[in-house]
Amino acid sequence: MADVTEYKNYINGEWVNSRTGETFENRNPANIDDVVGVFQKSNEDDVNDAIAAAKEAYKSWRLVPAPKRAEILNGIADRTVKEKERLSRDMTREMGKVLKETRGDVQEAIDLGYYMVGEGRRQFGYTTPSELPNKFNMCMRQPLGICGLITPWNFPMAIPSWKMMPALILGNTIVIKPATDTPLSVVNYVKIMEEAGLPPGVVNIVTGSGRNVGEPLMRHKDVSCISFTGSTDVGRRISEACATDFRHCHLEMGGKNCIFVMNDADIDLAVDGALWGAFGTTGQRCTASSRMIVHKDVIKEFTDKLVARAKALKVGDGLDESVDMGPTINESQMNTVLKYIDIGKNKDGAKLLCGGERLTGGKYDKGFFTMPTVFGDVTSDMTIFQEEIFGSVTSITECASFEEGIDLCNNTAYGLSASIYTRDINKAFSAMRDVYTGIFYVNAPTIGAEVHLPFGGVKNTGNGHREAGIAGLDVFSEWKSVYIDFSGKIQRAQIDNN
Ligand code: UN1
Repeated sequence: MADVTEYKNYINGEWVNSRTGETFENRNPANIDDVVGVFQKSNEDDVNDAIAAAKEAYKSWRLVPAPKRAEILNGIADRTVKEKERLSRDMTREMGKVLKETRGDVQEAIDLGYYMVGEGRRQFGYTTPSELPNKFNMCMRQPLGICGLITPWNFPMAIPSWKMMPALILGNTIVIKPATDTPLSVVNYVKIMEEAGLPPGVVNIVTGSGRNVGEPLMRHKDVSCISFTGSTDVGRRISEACATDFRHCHLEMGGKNCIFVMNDADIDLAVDGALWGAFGTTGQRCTASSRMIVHKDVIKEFTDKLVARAKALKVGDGLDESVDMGPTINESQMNTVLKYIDIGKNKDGAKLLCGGERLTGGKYDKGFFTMPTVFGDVTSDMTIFQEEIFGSVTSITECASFEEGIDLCNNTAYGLSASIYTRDINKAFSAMRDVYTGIFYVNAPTIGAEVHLPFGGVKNTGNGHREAGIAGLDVFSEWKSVYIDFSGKIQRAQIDNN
């Protein structure tokens, strides 16, 4: 343990210990003997310190011209480019996903950073004519104040960037609580922000548990906005906590995303997409392709090919460039995945086509590895069709027609992402219109969103907001409509002009 680094909280521009004096370990899910770092086990006192710092910093940060704020964001993105490899390796070590994916995660933070740099000189409001003479009307965005950000472990830098960069460019200040499984990636990111010259107090990081850090953060009355990505249950509690005093609340929660394969699809292309959508990030994406809805004419060919490809995936330590799929994030999540596999086999009565177990023996015993798992004969009443698993499990359900396939796609409490594989443009457009989700793909899997489009979902996935793109600005700002009367007399709208 002697050479394990202890990481601090960052509050008011200083790297500080938690007031608790306690720490927790962050271990590599591919090898539990590997301690990635030791982090502050913070509590409400630390949260209050961070909020006080953010409150003070807001007074000046909101007045910094947005193009000047953008210069700092540009420096953050530039430094992230330079550090990309180190950041990706740290991320694989703490989160487990393979290096090419953690490079993608860091890249997403870079892309979003540069995108928001542009918003320093846009952030458009608009002017519009007045209904009265000698009167000028316009509207513009204003920041909210302190934003409390609670971020997940599956995209340890990308998702924090989706929240931090728009909040900052708009002039808000931040207290962020990273997931306990992946605090290092956010600490690394905040260190880069410090080096890029972000003033003290503008961004504060407090590490620790949901109960001791997330809870007081979401309940604090000085926090104007909570942005959360994680489970639907926690999202509901945050929503309730914010509702009592009408504080802004942005939630991005679960998914049960489907790939719909029609009988005219390019099957090899669909299998490529299904494999990547289901087992990329070990299935630990909100957007993971966890349901395959396949037309009966092609279900045999599709199933045989997908199962053969799933069996051939190399599972192991994500730092090994030859590995296709890394471990599950932690023991408890692995047990959840194994529990769902058991439900699929024994309660639902689905047909296990491959996988279905924890990988053991040799190096596997040191990590939380599960096999790529495919279930067949899955019907819409089954638990594994309805509930989010968040692991290396996907299911195949047969449909007899296009209409039935669309109904099955929509037969879920969630609404994040969906896709169709077809060569028929009419079916592609019909599905695009009729599948009710926030994200839709044609001839591509359910994962792979780009940062300049809105990201989020309908039904139990979200609460009507989107992050990334211009839509992401709406989460962290309010509109202000301004009327300037230069007539020199009282003019009553709706009355004097009618
Ligand atoms: C997630 O699914 O949890 O769209 C985030 C994607 C990534 C982000 C995924 N750009 O696949």
